[in-house]
Amino acid sequence: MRNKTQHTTCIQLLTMVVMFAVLSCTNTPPPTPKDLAKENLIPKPVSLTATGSSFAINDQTVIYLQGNTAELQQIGNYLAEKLKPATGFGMQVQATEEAPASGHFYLTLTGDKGQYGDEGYELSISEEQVKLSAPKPAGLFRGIQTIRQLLPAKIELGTPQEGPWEIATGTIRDYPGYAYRGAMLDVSRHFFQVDDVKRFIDLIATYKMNILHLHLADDQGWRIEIKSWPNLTLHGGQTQVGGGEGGYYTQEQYTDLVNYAQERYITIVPEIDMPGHTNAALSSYAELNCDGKATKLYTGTDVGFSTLCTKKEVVYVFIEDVIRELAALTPGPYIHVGGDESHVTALEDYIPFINRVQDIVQTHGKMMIGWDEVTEARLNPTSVAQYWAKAENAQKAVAQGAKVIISPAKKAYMDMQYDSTTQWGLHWAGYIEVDSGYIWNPATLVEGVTKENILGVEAPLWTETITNMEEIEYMVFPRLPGYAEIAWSAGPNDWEEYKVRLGQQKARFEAMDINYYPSDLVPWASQDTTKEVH
Ligand code: NGO
Repeated sequence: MRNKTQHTTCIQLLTMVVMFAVLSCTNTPPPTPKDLAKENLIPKPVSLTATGSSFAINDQTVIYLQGNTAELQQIGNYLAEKLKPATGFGMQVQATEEAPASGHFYLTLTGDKGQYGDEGYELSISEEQVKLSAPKPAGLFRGIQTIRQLLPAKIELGTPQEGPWEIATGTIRDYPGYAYRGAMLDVSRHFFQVDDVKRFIDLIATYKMNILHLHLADDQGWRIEIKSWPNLTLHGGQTQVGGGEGGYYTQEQYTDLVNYAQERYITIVPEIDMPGHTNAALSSYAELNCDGKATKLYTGTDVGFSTLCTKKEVVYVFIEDVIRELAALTPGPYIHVGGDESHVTALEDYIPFINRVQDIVQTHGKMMIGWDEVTEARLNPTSVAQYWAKAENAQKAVAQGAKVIISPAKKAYMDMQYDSTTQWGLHWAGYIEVDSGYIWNPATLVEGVTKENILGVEAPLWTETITNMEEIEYMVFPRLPGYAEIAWSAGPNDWEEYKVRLGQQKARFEAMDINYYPSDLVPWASQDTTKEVH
């Protein structure tokens, strides 16, 4: 008996020693208490509950995927690529049949859409696991943007940094208020290379935008190769505002951009502006002009002086060819046909022109978007008007049963200067300081145009005065996160609360090497604040 007791005590002691040895070997520090509710997310998620602790990424952390599709794999790889450089960890990506052991990411597709729709996600973080689930792959991708923002800002740096890499625990349920959340880049007034456009795509993806509208043709340059009308780019693409070199995307390069965007769940909306804003085309093909004479290339910044000859049949042959080739390059549902500021096209010519172009776009299986002037024509319910100038045009769209994209120049034009000292940009619609760009609600902006009539929100960047990526970034940041939030969160917004979250993005902007405008109105946080609970 005595022997047995001694034996048991011995075993107990041994177990304790072994446990102690195991614990000191793995040397796992206790999780840091953290408050998810204090994180500074943009866009603000729909709901969030904090549980006060943290999950830590370490060199053993794996990104597990429930399922083995190429698409899931690609999303897992995207997350790994975001985490690898700064952590220096291997971040393996692996398919699994069952829920993984402790210490890992777990990405799952739930199938059932429910409230989450195509882009919603649920992120549930415990000390043991970061579980991201969504009905659709796009939702997982959006959720990954949230994970990025829950990590220290230095996660965005390209070289290994000191940890710890902790994420506060709790649950986030999130989905967008508007289906269309975009930015526009004018590549006609100044041309931007493929790599710049890719960076632009990455930047807008960070804030959960899902549309890149490319303004591909205007008076100053035609930027997309059309094989049946080669002179459009060979001649019409060779200059830009100020007389610089210009350029254009070959169809191959354009497809590369479309794919790059698609991998980030961003749809490219290509725009060929017509019947006005067409000098580059009119200069490339004499027959598109009423007098049969090609115009000179144009490198100034006036608007409203050019028009396709709407009465000539060859013009519709031309448009048919352009739309056919563009539609074939476009997996997304929309083709934008401009339609703005056709000041030298008589209204009686403009209306049948737009009607006919709308039919051509539909024949090629796409939906037409046009600037708000197109509401003069007979819009089909699948067509969309982009409100930029005239509120009554937005109302006309609604009266015709068409949806509206909200891009008011006074609020959402990113080429408007912040104030009178801004080096680049214009101010014809006013100055748009960072607060003014944020303090408005698309659903109450125009009487009679309510949330149900609104497809979404887009912030355009016109580039008459913008010549390179640094200047693009300066005009876009820090306003773009605000537009992204207006479109995603779709609720009443509070500048006093938002400006604090925006100020906390400083370290992130800097880690991403973004050339932003350091507005005095924003309380910029000098460093990543520690979100530990004390
Ligand atoms: C207007 C005009 C563009 C200019 C822009 C400059 C629209 C829809 N048409 O917006 O051609 O580039 O203003 O802010």
